[in-house]
Amino acid sequence: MRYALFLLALLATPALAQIEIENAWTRATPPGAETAAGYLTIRNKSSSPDHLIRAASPLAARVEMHVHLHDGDVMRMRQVQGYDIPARGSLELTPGVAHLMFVDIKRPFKQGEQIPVTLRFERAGEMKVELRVGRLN
Ligand SMILES: [Cu+2]
Repeated sequence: MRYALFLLALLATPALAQIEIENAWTRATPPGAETAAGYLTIRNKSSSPDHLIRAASPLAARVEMHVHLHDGDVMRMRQVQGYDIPARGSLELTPGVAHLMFVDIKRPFKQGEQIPVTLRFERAGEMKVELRVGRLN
């Protein structure tokens, strides 16, 4: 009986612990801006790969997943349907590589505040993170 309870407790442990978010940040937005880019590192401690399938924030109409492409001297961004996070590895969304794109933000992001974002992973499920707002540059 005690063993069965222990097993239940193990099964009930959320898979979320398998994913860790680090260094989540964005920038303050200038007046009138409609978009903002968010950056973070997603660390997967699990032995299975995972996939970020959706992102959302109450402060934006939608949050898209973008990657950067170098087109000659021009840097363009392209929307992707998700990000792969390798088993026992990490994915870094950093300037010039990839970002979460906040589209139609509902108000400016102010330096020092936290922007709530909900991430949905294929395996680990839903996870809430906060992006710290750095200065406008
Ligand atoms: Cu973008």
